[in-house]
Amino acid sequence: MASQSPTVDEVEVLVIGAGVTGLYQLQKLRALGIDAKIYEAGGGVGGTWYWNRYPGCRFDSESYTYGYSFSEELMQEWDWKEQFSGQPENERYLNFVADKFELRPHIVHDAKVTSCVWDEEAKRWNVTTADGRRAHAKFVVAAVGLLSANYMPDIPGVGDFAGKSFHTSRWPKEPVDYAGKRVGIIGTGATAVQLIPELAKTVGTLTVFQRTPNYCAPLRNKPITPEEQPALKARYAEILDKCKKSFVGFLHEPDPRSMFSVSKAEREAFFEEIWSEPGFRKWFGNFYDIFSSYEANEIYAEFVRNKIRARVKDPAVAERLCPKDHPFGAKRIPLETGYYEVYNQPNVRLIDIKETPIERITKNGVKTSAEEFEFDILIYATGFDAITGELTRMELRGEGGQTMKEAWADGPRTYLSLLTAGFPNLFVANGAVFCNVPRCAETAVDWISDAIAYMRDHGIEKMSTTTEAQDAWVKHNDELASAFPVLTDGKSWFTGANIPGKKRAFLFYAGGNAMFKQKCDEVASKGYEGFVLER
Ligand code: NA7
Repeated sequence: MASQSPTVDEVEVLVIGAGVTGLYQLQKLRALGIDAKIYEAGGGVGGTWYWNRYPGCRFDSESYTYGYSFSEELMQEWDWKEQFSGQPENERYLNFVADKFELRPHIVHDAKVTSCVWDEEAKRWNVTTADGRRAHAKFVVAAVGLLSANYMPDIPGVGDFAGKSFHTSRWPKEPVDYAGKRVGIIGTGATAVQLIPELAKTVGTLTVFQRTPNYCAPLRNKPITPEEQPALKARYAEILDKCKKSFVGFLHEPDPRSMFSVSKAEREAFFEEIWSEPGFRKWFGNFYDIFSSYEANEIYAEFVRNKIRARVKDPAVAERLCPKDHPFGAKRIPLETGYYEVYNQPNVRLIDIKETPIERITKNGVKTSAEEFEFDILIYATGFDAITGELTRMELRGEGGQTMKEAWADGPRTYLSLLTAGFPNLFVANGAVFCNVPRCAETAVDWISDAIAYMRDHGIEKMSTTTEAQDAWVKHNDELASAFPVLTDGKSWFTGANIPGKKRAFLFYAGGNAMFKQKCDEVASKGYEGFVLER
């Protein structure tokens, strides 16, 4: 019997991931006449918006600042139905994009890339998927997302639970019937804060295991009516221009005043004003020194704690929900709808696992130092090995057989946040800039695509960078990050501190959206300064 040989795709550019970044990468390369294909682990397009289908999952970015900006036609055709759009609609949007730009024939699904190995002689990447599919690609673009390698906690007995159990980023596609059920959830980050109010509507009982409370702020979502659509669409140029100039790629800019330059009454009035608005203004539109002064930060943190205290009836529960061990914004601020009121329900319990630690997961539920809990469903909302996890978990080998795990042992080392020394022709388009993801991802994709087109047009086979250029970039980033100690010292996924054993380093480019674009443009205009181009 003839054995079936595995499929080998000969392709100019292999893009890993069909999420927000990967879809645009494919579209842009194809528009430039460059042969490209996506390998995508999921059964559909969408990346983050494919995998995270837990109830309540939605943007914390205003929808119209999150959608693609590369096609005016697309922006005019698509109606965002809510200010902060939910996962089902976001997944529909990305499917709409895949269809509109005829991307589907170039996407291979259920193709989880497990290894990428550089062949120096052929100057090609050998890519392999979990099911044995292979590609030979001149270039690889890793569009693997910031938050895709999920993290399961190292708690004894994980896997012993006999009921239904899943990580939030692997929420089943078929509806989960939690109505009337005994549900436990571990974690109280941005994901849990979106999910918990949805669960609380119908569960029998809900037990929330909290290790660290967060400063959660009201999202204030509302529909965008059909009547409002034309006015919104007419403002796209202005909206995108604002995002372009904004440090974080949102509509919000820090207030240029120091908190200490205004009176107490003025300060309080400003806090109330930003608190009453939708989205992230309460964080990114605040006095600039909440990011740099711990004293300023603490004043605002206490304002937020008082907002929590006002919403939770039991004062002891309210205090457990008030963060006191980290500044406001040191961890990602979850935006919420009805989160704190959930703790006023008689069927909801908050377990502080710093007081009574989880000892193990059992067949029936969770055992803490104080109690045993029985559940029908146990949910892990325990986050991600962010930014670097997806690339350090796979076998990614560059020149001399070095792995990315080794190269990034002390945190991500790149030049321009795009390419790592020793890994030629491999671009990281993760959008790893502290920024509204699509805004910076578009910059990265445009730069990568132009670089590949430049190499094609100039007969260049290989693009790499030097350790000197990389070291200078890392130093530049460290200097930038030092201006925001509140953000960069925190024990959050921003710094890798949420993963036991992961080296602490600020994982984002800290220059912001506009500076990232400026640096990318500068380097390209100087003939790809800092890169080595070989024929
Ligand atoms: P996060 O924000 O990393 O939250 C993870 C949560 O899980 C957080 O409350 C953690 O507590 C908790 N956690 C992690 N490990 C454990 C163990 N071992 N025991 C108990 N609790 C644990 O992830 P999310 O998915 O909520 O959000 C990720 C991003 O997705 C978010 O920022 C948005 O950008 C979208 P901890 O705070 O570490 O004490």
